[in-house]
Amino acid sequence: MDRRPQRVHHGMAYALTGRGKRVRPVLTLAVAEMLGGRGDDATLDLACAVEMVHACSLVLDDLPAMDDARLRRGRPTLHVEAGEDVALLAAFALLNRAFELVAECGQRLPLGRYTPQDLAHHLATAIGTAGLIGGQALDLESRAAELDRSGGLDLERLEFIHSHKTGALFIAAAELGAMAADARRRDLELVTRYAKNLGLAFQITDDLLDVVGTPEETGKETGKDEANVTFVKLLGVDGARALAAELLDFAVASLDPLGARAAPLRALAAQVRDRRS
Ligand code: GRG
Repeated sequence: MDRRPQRVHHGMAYALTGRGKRVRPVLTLAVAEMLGGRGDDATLDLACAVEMVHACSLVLDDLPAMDDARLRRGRPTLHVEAGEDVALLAAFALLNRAFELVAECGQRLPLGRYTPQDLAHHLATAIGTAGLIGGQALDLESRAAELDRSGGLDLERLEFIHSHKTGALFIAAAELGAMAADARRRDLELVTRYAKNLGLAFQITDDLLDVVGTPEETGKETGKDEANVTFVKLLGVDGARALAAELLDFAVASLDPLGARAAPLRALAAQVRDRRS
C-alpha cells in the first residue's frame, strides 16, 4: 500500500477496512460452501471482489452530492478523511480491482456450467442502471420530488428502489457463490430467491436502525433519513419489523429443498433480523 499512488491506495484500504459486517462476502462464501464449492482461494477472492464493490458504493453514497454522510463504520467517511478527489479515485479503483479479480477468478475456478464471462456479467448487471446505480438514481430523484412536495413515494416504489440499490448486490453475491461452486441451475435459482428477500429485509433493518439505533452501535449517524421516505415512515417501526420478518421467512422458505445444508444461510437470516449494527 506504500506503492504509488499512495493516497489512492490508502483510500482503498481505508474504505475496505474498519468495523464493517462483511455480510455480502460471507453470503458468497456460505452459498459456495453449501453447494459443494471447494472453499479455495479463488472463491475467497470472488467474495473479496463483492466486498470491494460494496465498499465503492459506500464511498460514493457518502459523498456530499449523495447522502453527505460524515461517519461510516465508526470513523470519518473517506471524503472527510482524505478529500473528495481521493474518495472518487479510490471508489473507482476499488470497482476496477473488483473486476480484475473476477476475471482472474474466472480462469482459476473449475467452472463447467458457467463461463468466466458469466461471473463478470452478473456482477456488472447488478451494479449498472438495472441495479445499484438505477436504484440510487431513483432514490435521489424521489428525494428531490419529496422536497418539492410534488410527488409521494409509495411502498411499491420504495421496494423497487431498495431491491435495486441494496438487493441487487446481495443477489450477485449469492449468485457468484453458486457459480463458484458450479451449482445446478435449480440451486442457483433457490439462492437467488433467498438473496432477493434477504437483501430487502436487510435494507428495512437499516431503516429501522436509523430510527432505533445509536451511532455507537451502527457506526454511522442516525436520524439521517428523517427527511426521506423509508419503510419505517410508511409502515411505522412495528410494521417495518413485521415486513422484514415476513421477507426473512420467505428467504428461509426458499432454502427448504436444500435441507440441512442450508443451516448457515438460515443463521444469516436470523442475524439480519436481530442485528443492532
Ligand atoms: C458504482 C458500485 C457503484 C455504485 C454507485 C452510490 C450507489 C451507486 C449506490 C449506493 C448503494 C448503497 C450504498 C446502498 C445502501 C446499502 C446499505 C444498506 C449499506 C449498508 O451496508 P452494511 O450495513 O455496511 O452492510 P457495512 O459497513 O457493515 O459494510
